[in-house]
Amino acid sequence: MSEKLLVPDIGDFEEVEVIEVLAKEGDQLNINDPVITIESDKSSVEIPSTINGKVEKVEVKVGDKVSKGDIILNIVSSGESTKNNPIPKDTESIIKQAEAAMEKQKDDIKISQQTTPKKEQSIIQVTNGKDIDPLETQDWLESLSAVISKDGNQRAHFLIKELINKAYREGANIPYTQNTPYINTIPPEAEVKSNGDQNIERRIRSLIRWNAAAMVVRANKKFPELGGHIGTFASAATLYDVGMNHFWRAKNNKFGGDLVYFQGHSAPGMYARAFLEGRLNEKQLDSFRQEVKSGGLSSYPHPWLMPKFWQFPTVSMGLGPMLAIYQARYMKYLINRGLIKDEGRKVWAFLGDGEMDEPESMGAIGLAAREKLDNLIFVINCNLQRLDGPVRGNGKIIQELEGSFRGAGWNVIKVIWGSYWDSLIANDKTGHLVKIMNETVDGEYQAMKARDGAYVREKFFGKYPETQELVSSLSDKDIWRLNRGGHDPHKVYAAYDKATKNQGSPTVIIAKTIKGYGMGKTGESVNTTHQTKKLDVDDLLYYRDRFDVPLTDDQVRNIEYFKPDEQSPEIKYLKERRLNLGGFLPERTTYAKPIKAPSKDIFDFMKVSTGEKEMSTTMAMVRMFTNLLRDKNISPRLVPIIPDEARTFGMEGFFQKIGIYAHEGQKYEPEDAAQLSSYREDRSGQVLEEGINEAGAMSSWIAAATAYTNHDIEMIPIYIFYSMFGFQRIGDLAWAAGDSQARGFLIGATAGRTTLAGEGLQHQDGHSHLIASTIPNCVTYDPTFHYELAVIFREGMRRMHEKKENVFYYITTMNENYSHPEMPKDKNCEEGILKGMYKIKEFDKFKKTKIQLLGSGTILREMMAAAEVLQNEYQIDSEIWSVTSFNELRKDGMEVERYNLLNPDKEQKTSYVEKCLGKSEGPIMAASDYMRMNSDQIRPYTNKSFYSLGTDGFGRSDTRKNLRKFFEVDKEHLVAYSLSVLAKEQLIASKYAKDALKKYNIDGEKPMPTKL
Ligand SMILES: Cc1ncc(C[n+]2csc(CCOP(=O)(O)OP(=O)(O)O)c2C)c(N)n1
Ligand SMILES: [Mg+2]
Repeated sequence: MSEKLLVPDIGDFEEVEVIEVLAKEGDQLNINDPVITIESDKSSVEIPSTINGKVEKVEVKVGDKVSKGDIILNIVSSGESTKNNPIPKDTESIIKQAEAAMEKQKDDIKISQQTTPKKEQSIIQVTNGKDIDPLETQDWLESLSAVISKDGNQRAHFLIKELINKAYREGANIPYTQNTPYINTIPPEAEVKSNGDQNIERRIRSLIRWNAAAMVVRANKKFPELGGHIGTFASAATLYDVGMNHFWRAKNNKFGGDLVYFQGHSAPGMYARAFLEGRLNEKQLDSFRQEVKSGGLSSYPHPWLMPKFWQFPTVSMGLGPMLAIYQARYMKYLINRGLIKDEGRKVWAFLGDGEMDEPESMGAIGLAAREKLDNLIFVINCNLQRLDGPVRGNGKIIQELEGSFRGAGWNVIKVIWGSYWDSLIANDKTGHLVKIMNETVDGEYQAMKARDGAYVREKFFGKYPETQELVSSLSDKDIWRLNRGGHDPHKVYAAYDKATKNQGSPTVIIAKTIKGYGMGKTGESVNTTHQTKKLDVDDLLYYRDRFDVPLTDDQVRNIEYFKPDEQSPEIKYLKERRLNLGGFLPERTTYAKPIKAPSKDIFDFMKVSTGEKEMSTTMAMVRMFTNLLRDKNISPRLVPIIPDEARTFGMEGFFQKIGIYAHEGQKYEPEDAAQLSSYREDRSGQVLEEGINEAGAMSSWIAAATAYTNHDIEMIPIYIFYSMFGFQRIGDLAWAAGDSQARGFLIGATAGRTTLAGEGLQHQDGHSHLIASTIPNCVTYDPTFHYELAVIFREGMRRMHEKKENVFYYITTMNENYSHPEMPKDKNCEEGILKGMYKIKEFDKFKKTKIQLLGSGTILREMMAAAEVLQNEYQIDSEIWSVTSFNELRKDGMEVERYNLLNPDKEQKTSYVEKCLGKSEGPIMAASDYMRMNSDQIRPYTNKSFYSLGTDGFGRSDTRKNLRKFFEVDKEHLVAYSLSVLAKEQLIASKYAKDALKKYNIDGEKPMPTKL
């Protein structure tokens, strides 16, 4: 049966140009095969077939203008068509998901019923002075106890919820509280016990503690300027050790490995463990923070500096939490797209309580809950201190965090009190102990641990007669021994166990510890703990005794490391635990297969002239992606990342074509379902649509750009953003990307201070290339024409994803429409594009006076227009150079200059800039849509007179023409400035310049744009 394939609903567009016809007569088409590509001035979109069958006749050709309902082709249908599908795909998937969810709910109920501890539970009554009828309260509480022991926690929780709902409906305004009492979330009877040997584990932990501290003290004894931290790891040692001994599985040939983000300042502890494991030796420990000689240990986790050890840079506070969330999300993305197996891997992130002040730390917790990231576990080490003093002296950081995380939908596990407290809490029949716990603020908790047992008895237990009585049989020493949860391996184990079994939400473990635990008078729980890096002999002897480290006094005086014999039970145990968990951690490896760069002809269509047709480089880039998506090898590895700007960049066609990643699929029919570019969310969608969240988008990009090491799969992330909201907004993450050895593309769209017209001061970017240039492994380009973009992009894929070079690309694209010429035939053109400059045009009719004109990005076109005026009206010849990257030229220049200075007796090398311009005639004038500093970068690498123009100053809204005039980079200014340059160089009379300035109404007295 012959059917007609029509142009579908293409939204508000009519008479849209056909730019590609992808099907021909006789082709066998399947549903969703692209048939034609249409392009408006805003975007280009493929139209897919909705019919299976053989093409009978194609009714359109390139250049035709089409609208909704026009015939594209006739097709002899093989019967199947999306139109005949009785259940729309979305509805079907909704039904399937609902069914699956119901099944899962049943399972969850079964699990929760099974896991309800059968042991009798006691309700802790929190004494409240406002209680007007304590007897009635007692009745209610007893009833609740009865429900818990008869029907379990779930039932009790249900009844409480119903009571609150009922009260709310009756008009009681009861605010829902996100907080629970200041006690452990897991009651002692529900704790899962570790099967480890606690004595050995304690001994190992003590050695790690000692060696970590010794490493810092030794380094600072040698060179006091080196610095380092003891207090952070001292407070977190148990949190790390329990993970290392029992939970964190390493990557090996059978398993992908858990990913652990270590808190930056606890790095000495990781080195100390690696020393016991035999992965680092004494010499290496002695080179802590001395990295200039090879083999040194980096101060903090830096994959760039220790590429086989550290996986994640975390020390800039707040980056770790955000990166970990997006890492967990990206892991799910890879699983849902079928690119990696679901092996139950987890992402763990260790964070400081002070670190949680960073907006980035909490900024993405909503996403983690929304995306149900049950592969994510945060461990927040609440030692109640940051660098200067208490984190929340007047409040309680643990309660504050609990509220925020629970409110966001996380599974919260508080680990506040150690096992020595269990019996006290169990005997707190009046609730006064919990009352004091709730009332005491962190400033007091901190002060108590800087004192002694007598102080705690007086200031804490002494508050009420009931609690005084509770500890009457305990000595001051016993009271001092009452430990905090984060230092108790049993409590930590139980929390980790519960966290790893949690389903459907991320977990945060909030653990209470003591900063500088065990450091005694010099560094335990005192405000200066964070910066304590020198311990005198008495402190060291105290530390040794505190943790029973088997060193003699002399050995302590010499600050010797301690490593038991390889055959000792400690070393055997430690290694065996790691062997059981698959290997050592942290360890950075990669087994990813390279992705072959696409064949050179894939972008051939970008090497021919666009003729009359005008388009922006942003549009050219979207066309290029569309083509890449047809490459079976590359297509699945592309990860387009967009922070709510797809329509700005003309990328909405991707929504339908490759789908937007949504872990729950699409539970609704989108408003624009009937349209070609409708908003399609899909569980296996490819686009990461991040919303208005550049930091999140960049975190996603980093996760994708390092998938080659974290998941052993090479991916090609392409993050497209408003260039102004790129490096300037997320600079610290971009720096971390460099450290992480990220590979991928950052596309700064709508770039250029004058090219993005209208928008204004906070949008117009005239410096992103300069910020990008500060990152050593960031390769940057500012192309003008579509063929330049194609050459650069393909080379980027080849270098990063085929050759596995640890660089990442920043390319600016613009929104100015113009026609693009064909690629020059010169065989060196491609090399020039990649090196940073090539000659694009020459005017040499008059052979009298010449000038070298360098232009970058859109300003190259102004330069070309100016050259024409100079030739036609002033008989001035010129050579015009397209500068695709001042940054890359500077890198080459620096290297050559350095070589020459270091090798004065050898043959001197020539910079690429000098190779291009050295023998050319006349002075050089360069301009870009960025600050003068951009083009100034190459000034030292040529021996000729050099003048720079650029867009220094705040942007402002206006037309493109007016903006270029204001910043003095329009054609007219370029002509006048060229004449002035030539006059200054005494190559022409100054009157020409003066006349031109007058002719173009250029006011010599106008203040510098930076002052306006
Ligand atoms: C973005 C950033 N700002 C400031 C610092 C400097 N700094 C290093 S550690 C620290 C305090 C950390 O306190 P906390 O997070 O509680 O960690 P703890 O050592 O107590 O475990 C500060 C302010 C930093 N590393 N990163
Ligand atoms: Mg802290």
